[in-house]
Amino acid sequence: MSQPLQSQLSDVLQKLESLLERVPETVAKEVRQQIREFRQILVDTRAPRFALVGRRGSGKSSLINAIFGQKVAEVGHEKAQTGEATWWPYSGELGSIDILDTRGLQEGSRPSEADTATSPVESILAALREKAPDIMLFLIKATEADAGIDNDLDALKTISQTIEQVHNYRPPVMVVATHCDTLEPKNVRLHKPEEENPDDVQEKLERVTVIENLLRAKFEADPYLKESLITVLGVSSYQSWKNDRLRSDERWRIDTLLDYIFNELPKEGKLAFARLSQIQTLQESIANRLTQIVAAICGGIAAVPIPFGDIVPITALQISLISAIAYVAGRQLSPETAREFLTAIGATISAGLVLREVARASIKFLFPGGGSVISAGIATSATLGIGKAATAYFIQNLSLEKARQIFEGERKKAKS
Ligand SMILES: Nc1nc2c(ncn2[C@@H]2O[C@H](COP(=O)(O)OP(=O)(O)O)[C@@H](O)[C@H]2O)c(=O)[nH]1
Ligand SMILES: [Mg+2]
Repeated sequence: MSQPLQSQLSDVLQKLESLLERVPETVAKEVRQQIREFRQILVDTRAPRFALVGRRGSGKSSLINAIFGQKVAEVGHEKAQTGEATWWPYSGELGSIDILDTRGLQEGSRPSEADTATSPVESILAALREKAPDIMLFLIKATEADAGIDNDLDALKTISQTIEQVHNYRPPVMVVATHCDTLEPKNVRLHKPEEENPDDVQEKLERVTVIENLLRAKFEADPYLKESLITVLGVSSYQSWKNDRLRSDERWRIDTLLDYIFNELPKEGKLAFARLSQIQTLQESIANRLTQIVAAICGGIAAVPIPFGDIVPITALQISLISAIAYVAGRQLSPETAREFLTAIGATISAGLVLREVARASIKFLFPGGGSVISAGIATSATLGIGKAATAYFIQNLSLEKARQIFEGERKKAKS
């Protein structure tokens, strides 16, 4: 995440936490819980980490490019792996992921370059001890799924057990059958089924299913691997590049794959992944979660009997919610621009709203119980409206007018 946004968020959260110290523990506890999740998603955000297991040519580099929709890895020409295998950051315009290519483990301890001290196997194990992957992706060509893959499964197990010993964490495994586009009938395009003969498409899909089932059976035959398995999915990662520009895009089911990965990622990795995947449903999922969290925090602060004290952090939180949602969508907003968005959807602290805030603060002061309930409801629904409007505008690319209506609708819902 960008440094300014991150430090802006840290500031807001710090202010909030000092406010909470003056609040009864019963209320504060709930809000602290929400703050913790907000932190995990936004402040502690980091690149997701994937360990790739798959033979040379299985399509590891292509899958990385398919995830980004951008050419970030060299495809096809790969030198024999010599020397150090390390965590490697792959960066696109919208973010990065850390990849550990574990191919050296499958290829055994073949002689490495004379002047390198560590063998590929040793350096892979060292990298795994340094950092645990969030997920392991096991790649195999669909056309090779029925060949012997026992060595590959052994390598996978060694990797998983190493991680488990060191990190006390067993990474989930996603099995990816690549090259599904090359199955018979060969020239039928899975990524453009509407332009193909339905019977041909059906036949090809059935072949994909057969391969998926075969791979699943191999995994499930081993109790250890069975427990780690997320799912088996046939895909095509094929994209053709000319001078790093996309010439043809034959990706198929990559969005499904990304969806599975997203669901398995820890909170710290989800935001970066949703952003760089450019998949709207994943971005919406993060935006909804953030909106719920910030609405709960704002409602929580408003419920607290501290006159005036709640006005500043609530606005600051709403502004950071807007910035965060825009960030997920691949944008960078200054706090000023985020504030302008508030104004544009009619949620700004206009003179009238300030008066109301002051009024309700006094109500709270006079009747702590009753006034608090009213203001908590207002704070929650306004924040929900702001989050939904920002999601509509930045992620779903709807108009500003539509965003304004969504905000209004949420407020009306709360009133009635
Ligand atoms: N048709 C097709 N070709 C693929 C697919 N994935 C990778 N390839 C091709 O397979 C070759 C090896 O891919 P690469 O990603 O370099 O494999 P790696 O050695 O595992 O990194 C390249 O020529 C890719 O273009 C796929 O899903 N479909
Ligand atoms: Mg490669």
